[in-house]
Order: sequence, then C-alpha cells, then structure tokens
Amino acid sequence: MRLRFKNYVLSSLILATVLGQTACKKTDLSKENVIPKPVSVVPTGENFDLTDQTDIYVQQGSAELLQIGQYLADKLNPATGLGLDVKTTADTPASGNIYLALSDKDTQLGDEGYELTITDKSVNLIATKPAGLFHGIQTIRQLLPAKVENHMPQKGPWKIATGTIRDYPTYSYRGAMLDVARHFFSVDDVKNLIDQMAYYKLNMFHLHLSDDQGWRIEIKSWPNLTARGGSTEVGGGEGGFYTQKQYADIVKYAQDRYITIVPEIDMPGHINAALASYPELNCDGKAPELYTGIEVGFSSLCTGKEVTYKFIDDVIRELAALTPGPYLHIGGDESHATKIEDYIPFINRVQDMVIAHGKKVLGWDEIALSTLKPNTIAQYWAKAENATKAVAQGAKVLMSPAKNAYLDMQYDSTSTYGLHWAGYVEVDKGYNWDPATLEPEIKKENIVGIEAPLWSETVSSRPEAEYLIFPRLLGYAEIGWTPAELRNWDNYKIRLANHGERMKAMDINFYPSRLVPWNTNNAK
Ligand code: NGO
Repeated sequence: MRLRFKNYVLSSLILATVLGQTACKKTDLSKENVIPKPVSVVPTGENFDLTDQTDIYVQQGSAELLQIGQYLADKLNPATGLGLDVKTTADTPASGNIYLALSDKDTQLGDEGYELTITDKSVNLIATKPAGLFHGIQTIRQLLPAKVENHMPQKGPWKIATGTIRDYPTYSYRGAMLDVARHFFSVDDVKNLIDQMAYYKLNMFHLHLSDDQGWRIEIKSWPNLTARGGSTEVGGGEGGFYTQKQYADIVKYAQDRYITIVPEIDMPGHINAALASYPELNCDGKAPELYTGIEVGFSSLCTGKEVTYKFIDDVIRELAALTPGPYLHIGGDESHATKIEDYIPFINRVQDMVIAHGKKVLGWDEIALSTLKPNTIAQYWAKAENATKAVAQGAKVLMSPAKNAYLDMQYDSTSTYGLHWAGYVEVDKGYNWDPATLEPEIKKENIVGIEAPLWSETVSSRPEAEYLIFPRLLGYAEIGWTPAELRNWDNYKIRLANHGERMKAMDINFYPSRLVPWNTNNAK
C-alpha cells in the first residue's frame, strides 16, 4: 500500500514537471523559419495562443484593411478550424486578438515595411501602407506551425512565439516572370502562382505574353494575333490566350495581393506568331508558318514599314489601358534577324510610343544599345557589358542574370525539366549571390531589384513549372528583401527545410534538393 502511494506521488510529480515545462517552454522568435528573413527580430520568449476566442480586428474606416484581414482569416481558418472573424474597431481590441492598423509615425518602415509585436496577450501589426500590412500577415502565417497551410482541419495548438519584428525590403522590385508564350498556362495556374509569390513578399509579376510560338493576349484591333497566333505552342499543342477580360481579372487578383503585373510584348524579334497572323507585317508581305520548335533569333518585325508602327501603337495602347502598373516590357532580346542599324532606331521609337501611352519602359539588356529614355529599365540577363552600358546612360538595372536567377536552368545534369545553356543552378547557387556585387560595374544604387524568370520551353503544366520554380523562388525572394549581411546559406537551408512542409501542405511540387535537410514527414 505504502509503495503504491509512493509511486503515485512520484508519477504525479513527474507529470506536473513535464506539464509545467511545456506550459512555460521558452520560445525564440529569432529562430523561427521566416522567408525572407526579417530585418530585425527581438524575442521575448513566450507564446501567443490562437484560440477559438481569437478574432482579427482591423482599424475601422478602410475597406482595404478589411480585405487584408479577410485574406489572413481565409488562410488560417481551413487548417485551424478556429473560425477567426474579421471585425473593425476604433481602439486597440481586447486581449486575445490580432490587430492590423496603419500608422504614419514610423517612416523607416517605408511603403512595404511593417512592425509586428507579439505578446502573450495580443498580436499587433502596424504599417504605414496597406502593402506593409499585407506583407506582415505573411509573416504571421509563417510563424504558425507549417500544417497551418493545409486545406483540411489539423490539430492545434496554434502558438506564435512572442517578440517584435521590424521588417522592410532592400529592393523595391522583387519579381518573378512566367513565359506563357512557349506553353500556355491557364488563368487559374497564374492566380495560383500569384498567391505563392505573395507568401514570400514578392511584388512584381512579369508575364511574357508573346513569342515566336504564341501570342497570348487579346488585342481587339488585331484579332488574328490570338485567333491564329494563339492557336499553338511548343510541341504543337493547342496553345491558348487570355481575353482582355481574363487579363483584367489577373491584374485585379494580383493587385489585391499587392503585386503589379508587368506585361511583355517581345519585339522586334521573337515575333513569329504575329508575323504568321498578319502577312502585312512581313517585309515580303508573306505570312510564315506558325512555329512550334524552340530555336531563337530567327524572326523580326519589318522595321522599315509604317504599318509595323501602327501595329505596335495599337498593341501598346490596348495593353496600357488594361495595365494599371507603371511598366510595359518591350522585350528587345536576341534580335539576331534585325540589323543593328535598324534595331537601334526601332527601340528608340518604341520607347517613345510606350511613354506616349503613359508607361515606363522595361526591356532585356540589349536595349542599352539604343538611347535609353529617362526611367527606362534594362533587365540584365546575359551580357554584363549591356547592363554596364545602361548604367553608363544613368538607367537602372533589373537583375535577372541567367547563370544565377533563371528558373528554367536545370538544377543538375539529372534534372528532368529545364535547359542548361547558362549552367546548372542548384538551390545553393541560386541563393548564394548578391545583386550588388555580382558585376563590378553594377552597384546597389543602379539596381531596382531582382526578377527570376521561368521560360517554358520544357514545361507545360503546373506541377512541371513548380518543379523548376520551387524551392528556388524562395531564395530569390530573400535576396530581394533581406539585407545581404543577414543572408547566409547555412542558416537559410534550415529555414528552407521547414518550408518543405509548408510547400507540401500547399500542394506545391517542389524539387527536393539533396542540399537541404528537408523535414516533410508530418506536413499532411
Ligand atoms: C533567353 C531567351 C529566351 C529563352 C531563354 C531560355 C532571354 C531574355 N531570351 O532569355 O527566349 O526562352 O533564354 O533560357
């Protein structure tokens, strides 16, 4: 009897100690797996508990803030099952809640920064602009357990480590590009990628809308562009295109996620789909066949014909009217079928046309061979010498060096998809570089930011595209956001490993690189 009693006392003691330890287990906010890594994190060692009593409050009087609160609720409710409601308030809400508010006091945060203060009683997010709040709620999502990203209910508890995060981006342009011309991707695929980009605080999405193999945007004044030019793709598939209504829907969807669409019409080369649609655009007046191969550099607009400029002006006018963002991308790459003495005046004239329609020009680095207009940005992809010419003209550069940042480069020689003309880009190689030191002549002050392009010659479906995009896109997001001195591969790969569970929960078909210590067992 005495022995039994002693055992009972002993086991109760052990149980109490274990429970006690769990309850006051110290947390460390600075060790959480946030990507991109925040600028400053001060941990306070406790937990905030998200419960069925928790709601999301937003400062009253702004439909935009309500929408951001709702985005967070929609992301957290399926897995947590907590039924978080979104409410407005004039004052700080009672304890136990999440609160989103704007404040113009903290100018250091800029247009996209935020400050997140988590105590055991509340989660307070402030920013100077709604974009900052939107980025801040992505951090809140990432501070919760990875299984929060599941679409189906999961078991809690839902704890967030306490402390303060102050965070803002290094570069103002942080983007990805999708080539919908080589293979067409549906509106749903595009929206899906936009949500994935938003999770990593990317803010620019470049759509490569035309190329030799396909024309993918409805232009009402030139209907054959899509009727004929949109009717196929690499490999001879059925292709496709976005109606203006669908494009506007994509633009709005992106805008609601604080992402700006940058549409590209590639010219004067990469233009066979248009040449095949309208004979008059050809110097000899004869339309070539549609093209379904993957060669580059064989087609050119007829730079000497006036109808060419009428065509371009119509396209730019319609596209500019549909695009609230500041940039139109005019391509300009690999114009091997255009003589340089024709290329230079062509690019000069097209820049003026874009400006006349109220937009700024973006173009691949070759456009620096022409005279760049004020505000024109050159996108460095291949020749540092071209980017250097842009800098010498006082223009800004967007960094997309193929050897580091092309999402279509294979990871290694065993990769199923992708090309390797610029080399292999394993996950560490994609992460381990700094835009501001890559090329000696391109300095930080010359750079607007970074963009990772996915060219689609070798991928034709969402899972195939995701295999090349993920996990490398996370690294590019971090390069664009996090100060270079806070970036480090050994630290990043641990955070990335945790995001394996998140990507799995979000059904992302990522490449499970051997260089990353993945921990994806309990995500689903
Ligand atoms: C090049 C080329 C594209 C290809 C891509 C493949 C640029 C700017 N032009 O990049 O047409 O699809 O490589 O990696």
